Amino acid sequence: MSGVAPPLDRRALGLALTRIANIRSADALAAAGDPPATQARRIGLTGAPGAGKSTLAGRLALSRLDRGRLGVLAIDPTSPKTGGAILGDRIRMDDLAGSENLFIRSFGSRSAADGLTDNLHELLETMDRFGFDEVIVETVGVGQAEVAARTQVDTLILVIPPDAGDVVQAMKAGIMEVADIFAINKADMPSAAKMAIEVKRIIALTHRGHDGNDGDGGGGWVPPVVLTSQADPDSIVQLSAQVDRHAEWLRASGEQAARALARRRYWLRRWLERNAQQIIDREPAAFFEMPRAQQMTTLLEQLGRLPGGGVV
Ligand SMILES: Nc1nc2c(ncn2[C@@H]2O[C@H](COP(=O)(O)OP(=O)(O)OP(=O)(O)O)[C@@H](O)[C@H]2O)c(=O)[nH]1
Ligand SMILES: [Mg+2]
Repeated sequence: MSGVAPPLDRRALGLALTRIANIRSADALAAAGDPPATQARRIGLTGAPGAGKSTLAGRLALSRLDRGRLGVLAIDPTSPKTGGAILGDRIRMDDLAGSENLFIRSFGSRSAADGLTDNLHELLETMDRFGFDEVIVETVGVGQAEVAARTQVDTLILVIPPDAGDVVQAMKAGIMEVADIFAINKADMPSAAKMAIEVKRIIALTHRGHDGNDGDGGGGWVPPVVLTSQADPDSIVQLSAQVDRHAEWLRASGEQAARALARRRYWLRRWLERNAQQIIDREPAAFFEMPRAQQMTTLLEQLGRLPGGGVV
């Protein structure tokens, strides 16, 4: 792919990403055409604030530059507490810049009208259109952002700092079950080894019986646990190797196709929900006094009048 793509127009890409980051989700959906013919490999990095995601994303990107054109998108949380994080990310990540094949962009979710993660799909499709071979996406692993990130990436890495004791407890039920790879980060800290053991124990519990073709849909992939540290290049190589191993598994198991299909379902569902929401929000109080059946018929009629891809 990288051999065929025209030179990267950084300015045009930057403008396109800014535009999508700043429009309402309904408008982003309306502007979307058909999915690009080729798609970048998408690697997600998620985890609690301060887990070391940006640092790790940068190291991973550097170690994978030989794969072709590589992008890093960092989506920052809206929380005013982390107000400095956007600039922080940029400084740390820009240390790596200078490579022709590398494009790094950090976003503040604050700037979007209804949550930047809502437009993640369109941001990633833009990267596809600009001929990227791989894109690393950083999101903070909480709530809705997580759901969006999970659907959008091929391989999801959960970044866990060594001192995240309670976090692991809290995440047991949700995110831990959807992560493909666990990175116990800041492995230079003494508590990392203990955290790795704890995480492996949880994986053993949640993935019991997943080590064969048990037909459970996740069949055969037991998430590996990798100890990573900014100061240890070998640990980044190991993480990168697990990403490749997961890619191979996705292909061989048919899960790749299943995820691509899930992504398309998700897009269409979002399109429908957003349009329905806009129509419903516009209705006056009197509308809701009508019999329910009539409300539904009216709503469906209005949806039916939408041009393909359009928004009322
Ligand atoms: N000891 C140690 N500290 C690290 C390592 N990697 C990152 N840090 C530090 O951890 C802090 C947070 O790093 P970031 O990479 O900004 O973490 P993040 O998860 O992207 O943070 P947010 O985007 O704000 O959620 C910084 O002070 C880093 O210097 C590591 O391998 N070891
Ligand atoms: Mg960050």
